[in-house]
Amino acid sequence: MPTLFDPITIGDIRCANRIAMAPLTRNRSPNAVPTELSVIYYTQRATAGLLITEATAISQQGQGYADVPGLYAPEQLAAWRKVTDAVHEANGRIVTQLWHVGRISHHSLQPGGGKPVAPSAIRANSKTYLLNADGSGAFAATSEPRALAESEIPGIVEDYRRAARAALHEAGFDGIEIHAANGYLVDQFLRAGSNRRTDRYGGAIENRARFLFEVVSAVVDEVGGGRVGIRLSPVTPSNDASDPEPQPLFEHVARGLGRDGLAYVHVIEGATGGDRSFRQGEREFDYAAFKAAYREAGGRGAWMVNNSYDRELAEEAVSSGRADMVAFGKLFIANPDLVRRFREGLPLNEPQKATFYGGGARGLIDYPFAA
Ligand code: 8OZ
Repeated sequence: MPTLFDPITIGDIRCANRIAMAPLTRNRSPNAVPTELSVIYYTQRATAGLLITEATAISQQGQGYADVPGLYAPEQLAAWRKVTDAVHEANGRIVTQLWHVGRISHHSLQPGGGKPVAPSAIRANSKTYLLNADGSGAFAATSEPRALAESEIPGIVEDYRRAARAALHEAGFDGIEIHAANGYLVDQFLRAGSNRRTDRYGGAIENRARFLFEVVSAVVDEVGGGRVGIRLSPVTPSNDASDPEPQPLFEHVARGLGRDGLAYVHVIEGATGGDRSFRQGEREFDYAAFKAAYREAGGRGAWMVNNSYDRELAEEAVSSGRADMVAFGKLFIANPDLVRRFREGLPLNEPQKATFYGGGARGLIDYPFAA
């Protein structure tokens, strides 16, 4: 049976081990441009089998927070190129997470100060993160969104396609991960709580999943499925996401993805960053059935799991065949050499919450490596 430390090829990407760095928002990219600190931060962690960047906006409309990076302007792409060159120099593999926040935004971040866009005009009971005039960060309620006209949807799908192309061909990434989790735009279409549309994109499960499949098709068509992953969170309540019946919804999604030839499917189990046994609706979510639906439809991508894993649980997941890879978030913030610490059973640094979002080098690049 494989161990966490065995190499794995996911689609077209050869990974040195089965330990991934989860995407982690750090709010340290002024004007949406990564900095030299980002180069150091990711390069320090390049021994991960796969680095997944922090969520990165595909357009200004897709922006929802202060100082998160983008993939839609030349200076952003040039800055990411420095990150990917340095990671590759260190023998790492890195994909970027394509992000449109939908309604989880604030009008001050939107083009022309307009309303954020969403499947339906329902405000999320959630917060975003803005900058004060003095440069300090502050949480603020999300703004009232407007419902997208059906005619606007192809343009957003095109933004994903363009971002994927730029990510590979200009920024030098090994692949992309579609952010379809945590209550952002793709997830807003999926879940009944945020999607009350009566057109082809709302109502029945097949309709609510249409936007996701259009995004996947566009991106796969552009860069090839072997360089595409997707992140899903079937039951998370993050950002006011809700659906009374996640099981049939996500099995439908899994079956569709099984036909798309993806490199990997990345699943957040439970409530993001917290309770692994969290449920929506009455029944416990059956992750094995969800995965089986993907495999039965022909899906061969790596099955990546995430959420509050420690070394023991991760080893169990991989050695039992329940998962092919495990992504770690907070532990990778605090331990640049997490792979070595796991392999050698070394003690771990404690993540410091106060420096997760915003700020500079402290809490980003100064966690010590093991001696
Ligand atoms: C924490 C803070 C802001 C954004 C996600 C991109 O939950 C995020 C995020 C997390 O997927």
